Amino acid sequence: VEASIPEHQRDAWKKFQAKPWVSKDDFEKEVVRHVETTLARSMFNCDETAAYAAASLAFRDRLITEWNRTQQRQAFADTKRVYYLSLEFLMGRALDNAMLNVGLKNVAKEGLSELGFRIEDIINQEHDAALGNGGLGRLAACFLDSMASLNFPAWGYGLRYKYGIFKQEIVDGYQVEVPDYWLDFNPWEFPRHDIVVDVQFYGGVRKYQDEDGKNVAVWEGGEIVKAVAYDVPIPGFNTPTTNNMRLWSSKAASGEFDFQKFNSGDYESSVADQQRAETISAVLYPNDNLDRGKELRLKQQYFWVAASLYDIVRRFKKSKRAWSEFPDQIAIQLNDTHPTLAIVELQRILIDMEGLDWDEAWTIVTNTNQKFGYTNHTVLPEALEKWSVPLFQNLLPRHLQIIYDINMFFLQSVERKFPGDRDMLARVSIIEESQPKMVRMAFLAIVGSHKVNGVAELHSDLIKTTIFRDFVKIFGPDKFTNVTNGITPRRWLHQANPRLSELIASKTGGLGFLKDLNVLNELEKFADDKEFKKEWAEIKYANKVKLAKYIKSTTGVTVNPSALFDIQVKRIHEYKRQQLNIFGVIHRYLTIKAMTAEERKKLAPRVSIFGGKAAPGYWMAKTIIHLINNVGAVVNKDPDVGDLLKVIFLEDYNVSKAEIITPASDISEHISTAGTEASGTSNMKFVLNGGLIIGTCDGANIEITREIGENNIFLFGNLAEDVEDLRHTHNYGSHTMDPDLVKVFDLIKSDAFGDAGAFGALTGSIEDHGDYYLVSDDFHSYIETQALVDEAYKNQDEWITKTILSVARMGFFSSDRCINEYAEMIWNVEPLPIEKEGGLGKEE
Ligand code: Z15
Repeated sequence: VEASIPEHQRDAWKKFQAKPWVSKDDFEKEVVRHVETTLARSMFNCDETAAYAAASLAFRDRLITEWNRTQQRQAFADTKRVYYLSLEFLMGRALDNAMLNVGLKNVAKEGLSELGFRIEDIINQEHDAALGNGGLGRLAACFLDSMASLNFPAWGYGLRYKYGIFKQEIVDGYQVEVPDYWLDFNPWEFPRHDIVVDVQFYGGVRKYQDEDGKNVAVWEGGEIVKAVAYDVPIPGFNTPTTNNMRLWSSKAASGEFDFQKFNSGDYESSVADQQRAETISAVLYPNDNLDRGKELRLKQQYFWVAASLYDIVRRFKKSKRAWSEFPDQIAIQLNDTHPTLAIVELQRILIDMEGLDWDEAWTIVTNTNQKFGYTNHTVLPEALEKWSVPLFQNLLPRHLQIIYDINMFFLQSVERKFPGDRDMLARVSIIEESQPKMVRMAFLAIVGSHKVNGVAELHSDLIKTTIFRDFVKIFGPDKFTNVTNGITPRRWLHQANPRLSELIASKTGGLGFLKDLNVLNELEKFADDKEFKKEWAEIKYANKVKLAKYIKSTTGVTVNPSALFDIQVKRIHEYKRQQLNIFGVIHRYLTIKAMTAEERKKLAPRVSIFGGKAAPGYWMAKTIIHLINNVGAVVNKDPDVGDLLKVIFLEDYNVSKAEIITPASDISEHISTAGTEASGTSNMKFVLNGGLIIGTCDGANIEITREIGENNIFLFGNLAEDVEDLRHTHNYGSHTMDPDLVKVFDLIKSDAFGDAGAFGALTGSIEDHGDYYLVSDDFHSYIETQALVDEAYKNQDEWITKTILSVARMGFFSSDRCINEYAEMIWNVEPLPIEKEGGLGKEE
């Protein structure tokens, strides 16, 4: 059906089209209107929740107007688009971000104040959109911000989980998971009940030859689930471009429930079908860097991929172009292997639905003129996705056939290149010949993509020399590249640290640095400026006071804002080595206890702050959380130690809490076993906010060092190239342990932090079971380097200079740089220039 308004009537439309509001009065008018009509309340029952709702709706209206215009502009230009497929988008809160990106936060602040509210209280009403686990999901969120800010025609595609990552509660020192139902009131999404895609599962494949002798495959039977689109506007910073994130929600194909069953009295099963369908998008899998191979997860992946590709193909077909032009119009980035089925699904659409023959279709799918790009985020074997063939066969029978065909053609080409090398064939086969057989998703992603990238230099080198070695030989080195991760300075500087942003703006000529982060370089000339340093230090102190208040209100523990704040916040994982940190804390505790009063006076007081979630089934990670909390319980109430050491575990670390925590660090810890952390991105956030780093030579730490200078970072520990050999020196059962670590273990074993039995598995993994993550090997170096941190912190003047120089040199780590690299090297897309930048607040 043609839904477009006829030419004659369009003038009326234009006359009444919504104009985005800009003034304080108009904002207030909108807020009051939403309170009194949309929310059906009044000034007599408008609490902060209602004020949040109304303020959000006022901004949403603005965003959606720009969203509409952006979509029209992009459709009209009909240039190449980017589709970013990610199972996770860790967005955090939207209101503060929307206000800042459209440049109207001050307007809103005054407006809300006149209406009787403090803007911070209103912002704090919002529930985080926590549709992700950690780094990978947050990276996707930063990328959306950058793509919109740089005016790229780009869409994000994901799943609309009803439950995001669980909320973490700490009860008696243990992690307890609570469901995160976040959709009670979500003004930031637009349900598109008219955009619905049928997705098929199970069933079987019938093959036959048609009249022309062509082989035809029909996937039939099984069940259908509906995918309903929900759109979330993504505003760029200081630009009218407002892109789209489309999230799919699952729904039973029969609508509400099966009426036939219902009418025949079979109430239970009529509802069961509906619930089974809705289960698909019900909950985010809470594992970070771990693949568990569950059927429902594969269902989620196919559901999301099938709906997204259908949508992408539908949009392409509207342009009435030939299939051969598909690769010129579309770039699809696969965020990890989770959306790898997109490659298979596109091939299926082309051969089964559009009637192209295999070669013609496969040329389009794998066209070197840009189509799929695959980003690898880890080398950890337990995180590499594999699906059992029987499970695949049952759920997606046609896709399994296509995978076998892709594999056959691929192995034939390998055989031609390396005749007779049977080991090579076995090593690179997409199908692992195990019991049961497994589909290796990373290999499928490599074969179907034109570029594969790692996320930091060391990581990109490692994948080429380890897990993907053979593929470099097969496809040549040019297929493999690096795009070092980045973070958006809008959220991670301007929004999280407004005072620092303001100070920088005052010295660099406005907010331009937020769009060109290399402008930060201009701060170098203030590194020895007394007045500037004073202001700089005051801001850090104020941020620490704010965190201290938050710590007091959530944990009851009083911490001294003048102490050195040492922070490690990230998912809890053995490879990230929070255990190394807490053992170091225990070592410090022992050291303090053994000090004389005179010695104690010379020591810089420290607050060790931890935060992060453990995957619910990851017992070792939960044990680490337990130990941290128990150490805190003992140390924090030891009067003999007082302010010299406090140990805090912050509950439920998430994006909005990161916005309070990150600006308050003096030192943050990025201490993974060398070669295990692909990049890390919080390392970038902390340095950008004027904190220094203690870290290993791993992931992006190495490039951060290159940029800011090795005098401004505390590096320690063994190097990636030595890790393998070191592991071989660990004799199971008689590992030569670091003597200081032995003392720490002895204290734990004396029940000093509660029943030592609870920590046996943790200490045992190091003493008796091979110390896979080299905790003992790196312990001495870690302790020594922490002592250097203590020394350096005593000289506040030099310390501040180091932090200023570091911030000045962080320009490289903007996700804008990152997106520009993807656009040029991988996507081959250009931004869509904006002719007139009207309608924006543009606040300084
Ligand atoms: C995840 O958060 C990351 C990698 C993964 O394979 C999965 Cl499943 C989740 C992280 C990396 O651990 C981290 O080093 C990196 O900075 C981040 O992805 C973004 O690339």
